[in-house]
Amino acid sequence: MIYSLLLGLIFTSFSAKADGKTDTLTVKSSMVCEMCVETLTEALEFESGVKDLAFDLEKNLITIVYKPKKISPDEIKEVIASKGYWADMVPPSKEGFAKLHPCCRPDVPH
Ligand SMILES: [Cu+2]
Repeated sequence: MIYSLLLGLIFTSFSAKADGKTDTLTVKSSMVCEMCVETLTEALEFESGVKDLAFDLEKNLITIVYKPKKISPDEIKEVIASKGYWADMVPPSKEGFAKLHPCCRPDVPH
């Protein structure tokens, strides 16, 4: 009785792990300041399938841990671009870029 219960637990945790397979994507972007990081965090953290985020402002890299079953690298890049930022070769959307705070826009003199 106890033995079969244990087996059940092992099986459950194993299948949960298989289902939760994640990949890591690193995207080159165009962030300027901490506010850019905030904007992109807000945009990405509630996307279904996005599990973890890391930002490197100096190198302008965003690292995204995601579930490939729920979201694709292209979709992740679209979210970043829609906010007005470069995502590798995907150009920033004009609408997103226009909404950026002036301090987040590389074209506005600092
Ligand atoms: Cu900024």
